[in-house]
Amino acid sequence: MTSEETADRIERRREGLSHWKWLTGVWLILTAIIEPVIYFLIWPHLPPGNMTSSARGAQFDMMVLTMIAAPVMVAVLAYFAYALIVFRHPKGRPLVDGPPLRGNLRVQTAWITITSAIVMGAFVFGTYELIVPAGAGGAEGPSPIWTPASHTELPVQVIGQQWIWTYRYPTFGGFETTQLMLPNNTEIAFHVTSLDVIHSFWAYQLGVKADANPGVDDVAFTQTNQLGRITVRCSELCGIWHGAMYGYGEVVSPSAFETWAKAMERRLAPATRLLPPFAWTYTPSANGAGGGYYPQTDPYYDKTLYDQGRSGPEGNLPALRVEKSQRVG
Ligand SMILES: [Cu+2]
Repeated sequence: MTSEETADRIERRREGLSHWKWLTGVWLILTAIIEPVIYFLIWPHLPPGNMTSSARGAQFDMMVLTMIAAPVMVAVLAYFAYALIVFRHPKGRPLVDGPPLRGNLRVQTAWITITSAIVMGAFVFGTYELIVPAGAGGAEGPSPIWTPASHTELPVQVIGQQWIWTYRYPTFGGFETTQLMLPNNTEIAFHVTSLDVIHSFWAYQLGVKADANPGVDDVAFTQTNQLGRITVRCSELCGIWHGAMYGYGEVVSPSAFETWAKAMERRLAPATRLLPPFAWTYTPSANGAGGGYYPQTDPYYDKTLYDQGRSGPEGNLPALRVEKSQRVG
């Protein structure tokens, strides 16, 4: 190797180091700005909010993953901008290729180490978050691995069918409604099942998602800790009106819930008697008639009974409204 070649290599190396220092500096400054912004300003607004323990957990996970992803994104964008500005091909000068990266042990080692650390970190964190804190709002099947410490949970049965969600409250005589009402500051045990095909109960604001399988009692836990509206959607393609399979609900104060549930139990008693007795799963016939979940005496099939129900006391239920002053947090 001639001394000229050696001098050229040293010059190139010095130039490379200077680029590296600049880029690292820019990356560090941008990262130092964006990380606190995510932690303090963006975290409280990340989906799905913090209405329940599981929603809060999902929001925390989103924050951690965003904070891991942000420096990577900043590095890519900073390098992109730097390359556009600094490595521009000057007009009228011959086009020179940069030094090859291939065979550069330092770059290869750094690449493999950093990407492995990020992927393994995300894997360990994700696995821990999925299993350990509160079951993560996911369904755990008929015999849950994770169960809440509190033994005073409210069981709510979620029934999916083409194409509606209904809810039965076994501790209040097993009445059935289309509105998901929940008391605040309460451990809820959702028992999710289906009368026909596979659906998926997705209560967005609650951070709960549980498959609804026919013949299976799929249990998911969450603890409510904020008042507010709930939107429920079906999250498993279940037929032609899958997209229309949604409903609403509300987390209300425990006393408002108690009043509502007791009133419903009383007012719906004639309809509840027409339902099959409460069970963890049901075996309807294929078309719902002749011994299906809804017997032929069902008010939904009998127009007269149905109309009576609509104009009867059920039609005049006092609307449950959440007052702004009742909001927690
Ligand atoms: Cu569905």
